[in-house]
Amino acid sequence: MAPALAPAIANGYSAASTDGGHGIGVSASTWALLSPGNVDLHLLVDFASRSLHDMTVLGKAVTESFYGTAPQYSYWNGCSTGGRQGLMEAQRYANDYDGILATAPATNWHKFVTADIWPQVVMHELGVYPDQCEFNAITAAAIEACDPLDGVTDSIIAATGLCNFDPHTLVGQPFTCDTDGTQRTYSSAAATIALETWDGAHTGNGTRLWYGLAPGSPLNALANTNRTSNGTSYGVPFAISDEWIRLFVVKDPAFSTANLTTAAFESIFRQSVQEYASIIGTDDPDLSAFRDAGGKMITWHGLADPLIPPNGTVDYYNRVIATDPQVPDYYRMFLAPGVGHCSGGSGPYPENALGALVDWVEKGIAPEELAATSPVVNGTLAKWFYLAVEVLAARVLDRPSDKLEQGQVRKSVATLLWLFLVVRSVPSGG
Ligand SMILES: [Ca+2]
Repeated sequence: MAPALAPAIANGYSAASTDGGHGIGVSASTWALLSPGNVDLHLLVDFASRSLHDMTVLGKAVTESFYGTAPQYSYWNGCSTGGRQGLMEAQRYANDYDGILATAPATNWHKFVTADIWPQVVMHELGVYPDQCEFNAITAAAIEACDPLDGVTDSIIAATGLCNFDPHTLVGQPFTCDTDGTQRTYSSAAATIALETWDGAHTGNGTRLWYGLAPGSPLNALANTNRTSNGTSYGVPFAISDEWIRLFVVKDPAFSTANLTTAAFESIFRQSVQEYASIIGTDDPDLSAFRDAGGKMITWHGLADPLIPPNGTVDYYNRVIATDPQVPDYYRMFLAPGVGHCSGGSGPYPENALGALVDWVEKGIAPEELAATSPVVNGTLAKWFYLAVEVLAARVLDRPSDKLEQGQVRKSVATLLWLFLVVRSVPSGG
């Protein structure tokens, strides 16, 4: 039994999981290629979609066989790739589930996984690989600068869209390296890399290809670096992006993603979109079949996610809304300020989103907000706080410097006003 199933079983559910046709925790290098240049597309389809439906059919059959009656309700609960898979179920197998909780979904896979390599491209172009403690200091400075923009000073940037902090203003100033305690000086290169990580991947002429991370998110996953024993610094690409580009796009296990120029990256990004959008993009905005089947779906995404840009999820939700203004009747999206990838971070964590989904499916109670519990912040009990949804909706959207689809995003704000997460945290210990 997969350990992840334990909570569901403890709560009385009949539960199933799938390894997607491949061993869990096994590198894609063991199955991605039939031979150099030839991706095993059948195995990729297993992972992307087919195994999910197969698991569902088998799981329901086994449940009925054991209990002698078919399940009354069926739910999907997944985060990251599990979130993407939940969306795949809604998009492709609309009758499988009554309720889907698709958290921090790795949807837009063909774009974001490729674009996550962008900070490494920037570092290669600059020829500079700053130590992680400099990025940590820049993140702390960004939080200090943008935390109050949401009206509550709590070390959390909820108004990520209003955060125009430019780390170049730090250049030349001293900071203490949090890994070795040494006094150092902010560099222009680190400032540029941080800003590019927030702004997102773009072409050589400045056309943006995908979203970046929100300021205040940890930079150590995508802009990771290390040093050799003789002190030479080098980039450490995010492993999933590295594998995706190497094995599935370039189709050469020996390819190095450490030396990508902007032009080479642009070409790889385009190829990833061309070859894989329909297989694993999972970004089809037409959920009408899921709607007609009576399904309900909730997505929440942490705004301090260091791996999957939350604006990609906002982008998808906006596209869904554009296809059907009645979407809030069956699919609602929430954003969780300060929360990392699926969990973690300093923000209030919406720990019972599944309960909200069950209430929606079984009692018809549509979630107006997700209750969230806050960790202790700055040694004091977290404050209760409430952001007017109008303010939050206006502020979490893309950074004002963004050109891409800014008009479209703004236009849909009115529709989204009441959908965004209303964070009402519970004081710790209270
Ligand atoms: Ca704040």
